[in-house]
Amino acid sequence: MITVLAGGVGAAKFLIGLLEVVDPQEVTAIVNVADDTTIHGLRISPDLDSCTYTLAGANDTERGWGLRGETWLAMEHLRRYAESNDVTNGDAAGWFNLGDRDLGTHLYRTSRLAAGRSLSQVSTEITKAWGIAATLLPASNSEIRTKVHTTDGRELAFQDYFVRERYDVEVASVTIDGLDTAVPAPGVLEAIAGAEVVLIAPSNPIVSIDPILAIPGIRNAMVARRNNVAAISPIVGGAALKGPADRLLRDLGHEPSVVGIARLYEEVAASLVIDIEDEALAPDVRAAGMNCVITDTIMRSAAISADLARTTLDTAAG
Ligand code: FO1
Repeated sequence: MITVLAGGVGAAKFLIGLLEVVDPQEVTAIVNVADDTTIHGLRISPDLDSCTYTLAGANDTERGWGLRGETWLAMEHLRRYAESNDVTNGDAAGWFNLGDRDLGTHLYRTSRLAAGRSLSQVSTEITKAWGIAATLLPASNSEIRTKVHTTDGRELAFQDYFVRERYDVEVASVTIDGLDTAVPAPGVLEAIAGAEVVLIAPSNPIVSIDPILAIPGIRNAMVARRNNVAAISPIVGGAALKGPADRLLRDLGHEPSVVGIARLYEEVAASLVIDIEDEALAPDVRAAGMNCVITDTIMRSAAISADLARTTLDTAAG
């Protein structure tokens, strides 16, 4: 079995590459749930949905989230009401875009959770409906939520930070609510301990990977099998390919580079895969305590994603 720690946008392309080179039934993705939120009373699990839609081959690669060929009629209708009544705050203002088919996912998940099913059970029902052979596990069924604390004194829920504020804020700290009572979802610790290799996808280390590692038991499970863990840097040439990773690293006092990534992952992963552009920093990555493999990590095509998956698997196998 191959286990992958996956967050949002960065993980999707890598998962496509991985499924090109291994049997999907061999793959278990442990997915961040701290981005989850409730909007219009609907339970939204963005990273689970990004991974689900990607593994189903139905994701919109341009937008980076949601479904390809999506329509937005419900949102247009919602916005007409809001505009007619000058509603510019709250969910009714329509700042969080829910596609018409995507809404079906949120309606189903919300109803099944209300009927007493766990997030794991609902995720299995959803991946089954998509005919997905890989296993998708929420990192936890407990309610954990990332909170972003800005330097001007505000506490933002993650989606308010990422979507409403377009992460255009200076961040003082990031905390995760609910960790004190959180436990790994069923199968998560087994998927980490029992896998031949564990991969850390090129997701945001602060808001996608750390909220997985922070769940009691998970970091220790990774440390215990560190030798066969390989991570892919989400930072290339000091910048994130997409999203706020470099800004967050800088705001939080980490070096926004592959060396900064190595310092964050050294405890849980033996190897870091970095892009050719960062070749000169390989000695510094090694000095931070990680093996360092250099390859093309910019997934412009499925073929590059597949090559990256092969390289990462070989690196983790040791
Ligand atoms: N991202 C946006 O930038 N704008 C949106 O309006 C938006 C809506 C949305 C709805 C459902 C969903 O599953 C994801 C959505 N995302 C949107 C992406 C989401 O904020 C990110 O995928 C993660 O939370 C970050 O990894």
